[in-house]
Amino acid sequence: MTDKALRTEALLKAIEERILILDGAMGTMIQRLGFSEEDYRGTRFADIEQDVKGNNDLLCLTQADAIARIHREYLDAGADIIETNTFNSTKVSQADYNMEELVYELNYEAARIAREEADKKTAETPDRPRFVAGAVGPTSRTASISPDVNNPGYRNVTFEELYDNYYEAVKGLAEGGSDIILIETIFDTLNAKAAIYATEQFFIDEGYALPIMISGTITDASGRTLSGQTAEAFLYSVQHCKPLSIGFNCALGADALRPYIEELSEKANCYVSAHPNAGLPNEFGEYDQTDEEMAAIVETFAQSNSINIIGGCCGSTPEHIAAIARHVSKYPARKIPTIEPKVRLSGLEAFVADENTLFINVGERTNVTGSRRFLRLIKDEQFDEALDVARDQVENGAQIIDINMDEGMLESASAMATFLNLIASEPDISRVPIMVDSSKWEVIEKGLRHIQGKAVVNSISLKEGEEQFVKHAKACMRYGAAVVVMAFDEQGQADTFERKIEICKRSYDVLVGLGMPPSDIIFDPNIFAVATGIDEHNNYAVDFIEATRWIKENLPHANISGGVSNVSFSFRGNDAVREAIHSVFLYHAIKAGMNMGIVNPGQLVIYDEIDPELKERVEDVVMNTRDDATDRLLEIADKFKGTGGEKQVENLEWRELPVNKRLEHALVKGITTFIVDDTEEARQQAARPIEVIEGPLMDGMNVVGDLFGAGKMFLPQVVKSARVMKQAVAHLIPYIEAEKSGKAQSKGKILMATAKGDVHDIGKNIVGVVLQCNNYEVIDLGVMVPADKIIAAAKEHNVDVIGVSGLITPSLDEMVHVAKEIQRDGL
Ligand code: THG
Repeated sequence: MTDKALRTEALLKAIEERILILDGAMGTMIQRLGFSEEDYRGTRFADIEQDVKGNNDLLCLTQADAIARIHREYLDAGADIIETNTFNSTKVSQADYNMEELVYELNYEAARIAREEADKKTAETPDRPRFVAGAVGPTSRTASISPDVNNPGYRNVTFEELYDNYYEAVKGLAEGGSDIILIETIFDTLNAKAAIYATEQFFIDEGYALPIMISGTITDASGRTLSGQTAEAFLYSVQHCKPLSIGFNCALGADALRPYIEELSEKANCYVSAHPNAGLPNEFGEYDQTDEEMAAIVETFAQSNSINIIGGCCGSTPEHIAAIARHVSKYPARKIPTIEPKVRLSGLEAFVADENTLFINVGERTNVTGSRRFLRLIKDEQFDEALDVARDQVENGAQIIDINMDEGMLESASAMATFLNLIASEPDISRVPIMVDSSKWEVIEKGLRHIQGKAVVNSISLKEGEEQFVKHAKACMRYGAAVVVMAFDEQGQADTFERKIEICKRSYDVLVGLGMPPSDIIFDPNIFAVATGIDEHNNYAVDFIEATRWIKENLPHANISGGVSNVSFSFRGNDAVREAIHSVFLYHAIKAGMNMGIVNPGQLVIYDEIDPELKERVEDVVMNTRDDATDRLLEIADKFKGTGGEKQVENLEWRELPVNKRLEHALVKGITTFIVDDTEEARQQAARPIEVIEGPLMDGMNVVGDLFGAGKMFLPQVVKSARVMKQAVAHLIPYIEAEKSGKAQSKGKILMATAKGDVHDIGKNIVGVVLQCNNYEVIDLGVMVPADKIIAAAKEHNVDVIGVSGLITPSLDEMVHVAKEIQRDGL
């Protein structure tokens, strides 16, 4: 056995026996040391141009002894696992300091320092080995959210870039001696999926694997990640990598974390970790929750048997960790519960098929080959309306939406990526899981790189032989997607009962052999059109239904789906008859065990409500009970023509409200459809155009603010509100300008900058957008801005307000410094 394998074994043994203690904050400890710019630089970087104070990870190279000492203090306090000082050791994060070239070295050295300290401690107490978790931070970019409100499909980082970033980091961490890869402070699950993908690729390339710990963060009262996922949705999105543990860290402190840890504890089939902040920071950015206070809260996690690994994040110190270790040592570790195999998918929200889910509706309309309208909208790049098609599917009951861009005239892979990015910005659509539908593997793979939730691949099959099938299946597993498997093999598409079950059985054995959870397998035994006039087609529905029954009985936990609208193709143009055929078909197929189907959810009719004469004749066709069934259905089909069709009604009651309430509704719900008309109506009623902004629009935004504060809205929804606001303001601006006779009236000039030493700007960018939507002029100086630059720009632009932003605690000191400089300057 290699050293690595031995340590993995020791880790697995330890975690089974007791709650393991993770260390506390690195940043808090570094801050205590009060390093200057010169200290950060050390001798090696004494002469570089860029300021590097605040680049804590650099200290692994320039102040290695100090970092080692911090590790030692945590080990002495009782930590079983120490984290490397590598939160920002990725290319995109180090680019802010022009230090991209150092990334591998930073990770390698950080791991080496931690390894050395862990080994020393282990030598003191050989019966209690200590471990090193190589920490992989989230980077400063987010793959699921557009940084530009005017362009919701835009991203400033791709899965591929993140993959490269993470691969390099993980390589350094692993080669430097980490025992674990800890992917932490995840605010966007798509980033985490790229990190997982890269980590596993590194393990494949090197021929060994380390345990993976996954830790997300819930940053506001909505109880969701920044990119909008609930705790459970997050769990299902990352669980495919079979992590050692899953948990949450950072954020609003241990107390606020409890419900989410409890939820993971119930639902995760792996160990559960928590490393919360020491409470909430006070107005000076200091954490004043004492060691005993924090330990007492954390103790309740252990008391309720909810955790396996516990530690601290921002604000926690060796004293906190020692207190936590004392408090939890008397409790047994959580036992991993038995999780029943079920369909578990996610968009922003989790989708779990429970005992009451007879049938899962997959919306078929977002398919360029299945809808002429959708094709036209995509071709003409009318994305707002194309999104409406998706939204209608969800509103009409689709629990998953199927997306297909396979059309010769389209660049399918990029059309898929664009549409998925747009969907990600629409929380009322992206709350449901996505089924990526394509006959081209490149399109499917592209799609999977744009979805943060647990998706479904539609489809893979044995069509091109077993080797290709295995390759695609493995890839699906690595992206964490469930799969539709078509009953298709080297000989062709199965059209008889025998062929269908033979191929499904063979596929099942291969997939389960690869370790795919059977509940992630969705068989599609091929729904073909009946009543075509060709006798060989008459038994198609029956063959499907019987194959379904066989799969249900013989291939445990596998699911059965199909494209339902295919069955009625020969009655194209006669929706009433088609709907009756679908209904009858589903009635029998569901009884046989079909539990999922691609349908038009707004057009499903109830079996008992079909006209009795029509029903009888459709029954004969579907179940193939008499030779003249097709003719008899054709005889009466025309009678019903024109009676079917879309029954969806959009709820437009809110349009009856007074205009200010309509504006509020549009802002809260993020609806742009009527915003220009309503804004215009409000403008005509107001004495001055600016009053519309100051009155109803701001009132509406205040409602949004209150809902967000109360946790009833989450960030992607607020971003949508900001977009509505922006359109309303854009409509008013010409009137405001006309009033001012040419001179644009701004409410004021605001200078914004992220403090020197800090590179975080997501929050600042959002504030900037909201301010601009509210007619403030914003001058944004970017990140890592020193006081002198801020003051110079403030004078140059004669600004009214200066806003300095930052995430890390030392930024507060820097803000104090900026304020002092402003005072000194007499501004
Ligand atoms: N199995 C799997 N995936 C699939 C299918 C399947 N994906 C595509 C398709 N089949 C399922 N989706 C549709 C979507 C639309 C229609 C049929 C199947 C349909 N459309 C109308 C028509 O062609 O008459 C379009 C009318 C219009 O233009 O609006 O019937 O079997 N795994």
